[in-house]
Amino acid sequence: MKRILEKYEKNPVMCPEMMPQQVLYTFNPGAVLYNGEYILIMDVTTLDDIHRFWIARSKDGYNFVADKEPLNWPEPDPSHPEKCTYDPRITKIGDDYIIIYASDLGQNEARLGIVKTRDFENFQRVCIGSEYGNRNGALFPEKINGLYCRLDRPFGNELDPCSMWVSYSPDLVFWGKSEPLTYKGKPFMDGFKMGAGAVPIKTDKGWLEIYHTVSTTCNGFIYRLKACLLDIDNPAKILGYTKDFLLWPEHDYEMRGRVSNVVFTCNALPEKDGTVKIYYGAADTNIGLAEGKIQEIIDACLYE
Ligand code: BMA
Repeated sequence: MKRILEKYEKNPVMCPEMMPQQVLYTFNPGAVLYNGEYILIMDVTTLDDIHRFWIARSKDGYNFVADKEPLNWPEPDPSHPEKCTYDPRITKIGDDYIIIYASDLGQNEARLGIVKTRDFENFQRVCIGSEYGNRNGALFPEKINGLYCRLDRPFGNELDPCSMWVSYSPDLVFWGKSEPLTYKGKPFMDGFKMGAGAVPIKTDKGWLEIYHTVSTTCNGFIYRLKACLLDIDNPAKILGYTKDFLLWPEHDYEMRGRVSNVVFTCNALPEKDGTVKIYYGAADTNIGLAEGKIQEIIDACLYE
């Protein structure tokens, strides 16, 4: 019953007013450390109401400057002429940074897209890597039992209950062996719907996953963050999860915007000192930073 993640006092670290051009919203970034720099690939909604990816960079993790233009995104796959791209999760495997994101035809027709880069200047398409209705794909940072492994969320649109699954691939293109996450042998559901947030962090107690859980109220959804620990060799098995919320909307920049009452993450960056930085989307309009100790999140997962 205590606050584990502290929000940065100067939040938001990015908002539409900080962009070099007029835009509507800046939110839900993927985050990574690259060449000593913090890089956010943000969802940015331009004036035509399309979500595009746009990079912001920082030397210290607190002060970000957005690039002058949206990033140089590869042409759509001919089989899926995506119009909107959002919610990128960035995973480093070898020298590649692999981005799994929602690739949407524009009317809530999302599939998981996969694109890679080595320099955050040039991006190559790997594939469209799922059926329709799948979102929140987060690739583990190493192969598990010889296969790429990702958390994903099939069968979902905005209004359906849906939960986290795990899928495997030999090559990042063909995905299968899919199964829902379970806790104590039963399919796991937390809230009205839920989905992966961050790229999982490897710890000596298991994979630490920060996820979002959605509650319903009489006039809409609330998005909040929690965490679970997954078995190292069988990540479909949840070893424990936080009873209490880790992050919730409470300030004006989280409660007012394109979608009110939302905190949502696509990242959790572990630092060498045992802390984690989470750059979270706030009300689908701004980006906040929350920090905490990884050990305290693990302890909260294993409270039983
Ligand atoms: C989810 C995604 C996120 C968004 C959230 C709240 O379904 O679309 O991009 O932040 O809804 O609107």
